[in-house]
Amino acid sequence: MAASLTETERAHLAEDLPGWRPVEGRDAIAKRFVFKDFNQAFGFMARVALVAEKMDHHPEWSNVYRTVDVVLSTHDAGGLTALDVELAKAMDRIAG
Ligand code: H2B
Repeated sequence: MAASLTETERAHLAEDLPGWRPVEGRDAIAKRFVFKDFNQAFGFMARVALVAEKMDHHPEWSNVYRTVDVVLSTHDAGGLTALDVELAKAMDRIAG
């Protein structure tokens, strides 16, 4: 199982993951992605889904029209791990 992030790793989260914010009341991070239209938003989700499946690490997310709200946390570890950081970076890369 992936290990919970260390204090040092947590201290670097803000600079490593611009636009991601801590979720109140749980050990998780969140980001809202807003695209040009539904096609772009759903294309993003489809590409992220392939990465998530390959990583065996999956986002909590919802989509309304051109907005995708994402929460990342490692359920098996009960909080943030390196897998969440890796998936967050992949999402930022895919969103461009
Ligand atoms: N995704 C997330 N975000 N956290 C997990 O702990 C997790 C997962 N566990 N995807 C995986 C699947 C686990 O259930 C399977 C059996 O490996």
